Formats: sequence, structure tokens, C-alpha cells
Amino acid sequence: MKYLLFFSLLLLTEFVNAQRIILPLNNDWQFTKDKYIVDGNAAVSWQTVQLPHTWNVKDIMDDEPGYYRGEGWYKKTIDITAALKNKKVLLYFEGANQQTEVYVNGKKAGGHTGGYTSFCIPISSFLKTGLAKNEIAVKVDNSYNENIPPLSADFTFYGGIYRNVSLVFTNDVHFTLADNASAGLYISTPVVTAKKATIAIKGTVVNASAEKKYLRIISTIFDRHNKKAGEIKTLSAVNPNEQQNFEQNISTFNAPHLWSPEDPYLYTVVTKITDAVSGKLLDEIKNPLGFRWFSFDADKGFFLNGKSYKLIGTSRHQDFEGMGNAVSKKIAVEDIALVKKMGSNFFRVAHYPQDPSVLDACDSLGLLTSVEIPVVNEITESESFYQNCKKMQVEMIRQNYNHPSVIIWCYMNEILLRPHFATDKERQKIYFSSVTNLARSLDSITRKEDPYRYTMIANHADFNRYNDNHLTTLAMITGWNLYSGWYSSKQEDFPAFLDRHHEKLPQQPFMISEYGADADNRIRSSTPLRFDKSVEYATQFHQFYITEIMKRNFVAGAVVWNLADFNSETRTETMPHINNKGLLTWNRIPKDPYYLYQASFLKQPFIKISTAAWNIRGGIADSLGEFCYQPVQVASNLKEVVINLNGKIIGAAMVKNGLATLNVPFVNGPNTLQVTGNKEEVIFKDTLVINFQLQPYKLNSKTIPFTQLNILLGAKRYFIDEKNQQLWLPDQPYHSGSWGHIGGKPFVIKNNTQLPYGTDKNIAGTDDDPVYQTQQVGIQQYRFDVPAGTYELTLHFAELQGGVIKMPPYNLTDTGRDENAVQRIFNVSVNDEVLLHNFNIQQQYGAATAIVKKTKVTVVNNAGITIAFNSIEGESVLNAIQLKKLDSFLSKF
Ligand code: GCB
Repeated sequence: MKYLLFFSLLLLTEFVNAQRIILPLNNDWQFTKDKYIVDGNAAVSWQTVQLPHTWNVKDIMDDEPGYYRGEGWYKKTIDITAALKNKKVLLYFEGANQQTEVYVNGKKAGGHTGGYTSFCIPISSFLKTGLAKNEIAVKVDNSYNENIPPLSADFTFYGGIYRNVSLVFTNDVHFTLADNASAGLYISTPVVTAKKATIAIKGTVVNASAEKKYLRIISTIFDRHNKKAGEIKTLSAVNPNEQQNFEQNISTFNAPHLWSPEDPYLYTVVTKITDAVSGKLLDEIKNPLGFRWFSFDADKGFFLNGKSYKLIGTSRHQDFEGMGNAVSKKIAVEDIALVKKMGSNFFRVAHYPQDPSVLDACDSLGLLTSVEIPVVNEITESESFYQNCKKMQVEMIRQNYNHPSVIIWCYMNEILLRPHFATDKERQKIYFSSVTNLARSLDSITRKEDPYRYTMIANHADFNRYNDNHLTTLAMITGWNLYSGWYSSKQEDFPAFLDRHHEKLPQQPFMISEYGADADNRIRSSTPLRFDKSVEYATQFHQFYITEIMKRNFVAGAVVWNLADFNSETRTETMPHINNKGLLTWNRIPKDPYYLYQASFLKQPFIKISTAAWNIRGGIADSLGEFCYQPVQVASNLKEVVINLNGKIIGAAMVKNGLATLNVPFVNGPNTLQVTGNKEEVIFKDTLVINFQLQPYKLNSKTIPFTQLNILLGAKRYFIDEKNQQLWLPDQPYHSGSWGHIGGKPFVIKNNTQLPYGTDKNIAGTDDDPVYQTQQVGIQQYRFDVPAGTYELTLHFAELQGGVIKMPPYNLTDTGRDENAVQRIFNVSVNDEVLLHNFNIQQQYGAATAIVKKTKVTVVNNAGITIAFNSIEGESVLNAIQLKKLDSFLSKF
């Protein structure tokens, strides 16, 4: 702490004569959720925090629905050394969600509305100089506000100063910092060809001094090696306390090195203001410059620098496990690198502008982008809402104007998903026209602000609703968020939708602005089904989509929803509060579909055992008791892959659409898998060790003595319990010598068209929700034909009917789902001994709560274990069961 202070003072003195000083102001803020009165003495308990910071890290993950949406206060004391007293001082916030008020020494210095754009607050006139302490206090409020978008959305509206803050010092003469927190300078390239380009630089110079200033503005273009590639100088005379716009045009820039995804060549424009009389440098800023030209064509798709490209990429939310949205720039930049490494050339910055480092990374890594404001799902028909939308759009455009990666500005997402006035069709028409009017004005503002880029709206799959309201043709490109085969039933509806757009709107270029399927990395299946959350279903889904996208030239591009899992507090499902459509987990571990994208879009040879995350496996041995066949997927762009198991080649498979599937005879214990493929005689390989727990075919097997079984009832999926490093297997009907249920059927929500089995309710008291979310209803017995010995038996229950009934955010079809409470009372006995008497889950524990019942069982002779369920009222249920041999060591003798 002392060291830091010393360091920052050192910095200050060193840079005091520099034109512009930017000091990070992220350390050691005081934070409270108490009510703080800036100029009063209220008792407040403060806590020291570092920025970026959010107050919602914990409450978004607990079982309690909702999270804190209200006020939070931050305060910090700064001293401005005397040496800086002649500078203009500003506070620059990269983002705080969502309404902010800034106080300096007890007086309000400014504020900002909106959680996703930057803002700049001049504070000079509020400061005490010399060695005086200045208190900065910042109130941030993330409450619902009907006048501030987003109103509702499938992500969490974390509160706090969740991006960096800095103190900026400038001279009296400087590039404006009062223009929507932009650079104060706009660089465009109105004409670009392979041979030459034109460059237009527009900006505003402020003269806050009491004298008229004669200024020279010099823009110098440096190439990647810092070699001067061009320069323009202009003169401005600016009256005291005035500002003036200026324009510089370079009409011929020869042989520009073009910017593209393969070669993201960046120039730097350094723009200086010098005093024309004394030559003194007064201000200096740097901006990136990339030369490229691009166009969208309704028939042929997207072109960059005259070459056809299929835009491929992902979106991203800005949060990370354990941090909320308060992530470092390092994480943001690593995310963009992961988008690039996947083989992408595009990145949709949805659903709001993100940390400034994101577009910097897109510029330098070569990802074309679209950026948007958070107008999602619905609008409020109020002047204040409209003004906030427009302000956000202008801020977004001006703050990000100089990024060569940006090619599209977007301003609405699925805006007709939640149409107001569902029961009053006449009023609804008015609402729809309000939406269209808002879209029109946002579109025209955008075209005026930036005539060099495209505009876009992202719609959900209700073609007619958007078309009838002109939202399919109003923007220059239409985005479609399509989830056929996920939210709606058939994957085949996806290609049909693409063809329909092209047929109905042959002049309108479009891209798929979203598509994706949930994959909970802990859930695996050899019989994948829509909505089972298995990684296998998602992988197949992406393979199908990629194939259909690549078949059609008129589809300009497609964007996976989403790069990584993200928090959406209101969601429940297998991983409560998480949207699992990420190609990576919330902490950025790749899931199988990520490898499929690499195999499909990387140019260099690629081979990867794509089921890498499924490295704890298990299954039932074949009748000979030595191995169990299970499929392993390999993602590759090579023609053929050869597989080697524990040192022996066991087969080969052709790669089709990025994947090869191999049936592997796993043995008990560690299995070393190696896959190889070759290209032009060079061999590429990947290796993975999979720990396999082979279950005996007959439980009294001598070759594989029984040790432990974990079984999910009413499920066709496997579940990996990462914490205990154990695997849960899907249940089976009992057969002699083995194990399984007798009687009953899997729990299915009545009148639901999405879940194949089980519930999507959050189960309280566990992080292993899938263990409890499926169930055998009407079960009579569960049997294990285990040999003599002592066992630990664990029964897992949860009542799946009743409790809080909440429709998941994207279930627009199942209006009549029957999830009401039912009465059930039953007894459970184990080998004729009563374990649970008059067991009434609903009454004793409530619905959707994990209940664990454990007992010890001693088996003599060949009696095995029979768990009997006797119903007194309603149907008996069981969700999961575990059996563990306690004396397995002794029984070997
Ligand atoms: C959408 C939304 C996005 C959601 C996504 C999903 O269409 O635009 O915000 O997160 O679907 O996963 O449901």
C-alpha cells in the first residue's frame, strides 16, 4: 500500500509536464450498501474493495431467487499535488451498472445513465489543491428502471463499478473529452482499394484558457514497425473558452497494407496539438487505423477487400465464474483469443458494449465485429426510454468509431419476444408501432453518425411478427436468432427458415445472429435428446447447423450463442442460474463443440479427442467381464483417424463433417487413448487418459468385484460429479444377477414439449441438481443382486411436483405445463426392515429440495438387497440411488 502510494507520486512528478496524464484509480476503494449521505455523518460500515467490483458475486448463485438490485456507494480519497493544479481533471469510468452519480468533496459533479458505455466526469472545479484530501464518492444503482434498457433479458444485471476507473489530467488545450466519452477524434477511410486509400480525420479541440490560441494539429500515421507512413498538419485558431471542430483529409495514401482476419495489419494514428507560436506540445492521442472495404450481398453473402467470407464466430457475455461481471482486461482479451482460436473471423459483441479492451483485441487479432446497445425483449413507450436508447447508441458509436474491426452497429435484440398488451390487440398494434418508430430513429441516427458501417437488428424466429412490423427490412442487415431443434422441436426447421428468408426477402442480406444448444459439461449421453443438456446433443446440433450454414452462400454469417456459459440468475435447469450454451464452461474450459469448430474452421491440421472433459467414465462390462464398448468422438480436419488404446491400434474411422466416432473397448482403470491422423505424410496426434469404472455384468462377478454404483433414476444420461470424482449412470430395468428398478416410469412434466424427462426446477440444498431432477414415479422395488457383505446404501429424493413453478425464459409454447403439487405418502424398507415410515416429502421437506437417506445393509448368502416402496397415498418415487461395498478389502480374502 505504502509502496503504491510512493509509486503513484513518483509517476505524477515524472509526468507532470506531459500533455495528458492517465492514472489508474482502481485500488482500495471503500464500499457499502448502507445509505451514505455525502455531506452528512451517517454511521456507515465500509469494506475495502478493488475495482473492477460487483456486489452480486454470491447472491446470483444461491438458492434464493433474485439478487440485490439497489444502491451501492464507493468512496476514495485522492490528493492532487500542487504541480497538477493547472491541469483539467476528469474521472473516466469505463463502465458502472447502471445509474451513477459522482460526488467530489460532497458536491455532485455529474452522473451517467446506462451500464455498458463509458463516461467522463470533469471534476476540476470541485477539487481542493495543494496537499488537501479530496473525497470522491460514487453512488451506483442497479435497480429496475422502466426508462433504462435493458428491461429484461437472459443475463444478470450485476451492480457496481465493474470496469476500470482512471483520473485524467489535461492541459487547458486538449482534444475534447466531453463528447460522449469518445476519443474526441474520428478516423474513417472513405475510399479503400488495394492500391490506395483516403483518410478523413475529424475532431474537436478545446481551448479552456483565457487566451486565444493558435494551434497546429498534426496527425502522423505509423505503420506496424513504427515507421512514418503519412502525415497531415492543419492550423486552428481557437478563441478563449471555446472549442472548435477540425477536419483533416489525406486524399492519397498509396499501397495501404490491408486489414483482414488473416492479416490484421494495424497502423497507428498519432494526433498532436502543438502551440503554433511556441511549438509546445499540448495534447496527444493515439488511435488505431485499419484499411479494409466490405459489403453485404443478399445473394452472395459477405465480402471483405473484394474476397468472399462466411462470417463465423460467437457472442460473449462479460462475466466469469466467481467474479460476476467484474473481470479483468486480461480475461476479456483471453476470451477474444479463444474466439479467434476457434477458427472464427467474427465476433458479435452482444448484448451491450463491452470493456474497451475487447475491441482492441478484435482489431489486433483480426475479428470483424458487430456491436449493440442493450435494447432487449421489450421497450417502454416513454420519451425518457427513447432518449436513453438514443444516447446509448450515440455513445456506443462515438466511443468505438475508430476500431477497424467494427463493421456493424446493432440496436435491438428480439424486441418482439415479449410483446406487451397480449390481451388487447388494438393496444398491441400501437405498441408494435412504437417499437418500429424507435427502431427507425435508432437506425437513422446510426446512419448519420456513421455512414461507413452497416446497421442490424437481431430478431427471434417469429418471421411474420417482425416482417409485419418492418423489422426485417428496416436495418441494412437482418439478424436472426434461431434455435430450431432446441427451443422448438425440429432441427430441420433451421434450413427451412434460411430458405424462407431468402425467398421472401430476396433483397435483404442476413446473418444468423444467434444459434446454440445447452451443454452441461457434467452431463453425457449415448442416446442424446433435445433438452437433455448432454454435451453429445449439443455437439450433434452444432454439426448439423454448421453443415446447413456452409451450404448456403446467401447466409452472410452465423454467430454461436455463446462463447462461454454465463450467469442468468433467473434460470434454473441442470445448472441453476447458468445459461449452458457456451462452447466453453463459465471458467473457460472447452466443451466438445468448441473442438468441432476448430476442426471445421481452422486452416492448420487439427486433431483432438473431443470428449476430453468426459474423462471419468463408467459402464457395464460385456458378459465376458473384460471390457465395455463406448463411443469416443474425435474432432479433426484430417481425412481419417487411427485409434490406439493402451498401446495397441484398435481401429480407424473416416472423419465426416468435422467428427469421427470410434467405438472403444474400455477396460477397468486408466485407459490411454491416442488418436493419430496425417496430412502429406506428417503425423498429428492427441492423447487422453480416461479413468473407466467397469461395472460387473453380474454383481457377484469374481473378475470385477463390485465396489460402487451411483444411479440416476428416470434418466437416460450420465452425470459427472466433479467434486467427488465419481460418475452416475443411467438406470436400467432390473434383470436377474444385476441391478435396476422394478415398476414405475420416468418422471415427465405433463404438457411440456421441451424436456424429454425430469424437471428444470432448481433443487435446493445441492449443486448436483441433475442427481435430483429425474425420478422413477410409481416405483415398487429397487434391487441389487450383490454378494454377501456390508454395504452403504444411499437413497436420494426430491419432490418434483409443486413448489415454485416458473417457466424458463424461452419457453413460449408450454403454457399448460402441469407441475402442481401432488400428495404422496409411502414407506420404504430395505430387506424387510423399515427405513422410512409415512414418508411425505412435500410435507416434511417441501418441493424441489434434495433429501439424502443413508443406511448400512448387511447381506448374507445370496439374498442381495431389495428396497421396497409401499404406497399409502399417491405414487412412490425415487430420484437416485448409491450402493457402496464397505468391506471390499476384507472380502478379497
Ligand atoms: C436468445 C437471446 C439470448 C439468450 C439466448 C438463450 O435468443 O438473445 O439473450 O441468452 O436466446 O440462450 O436462450
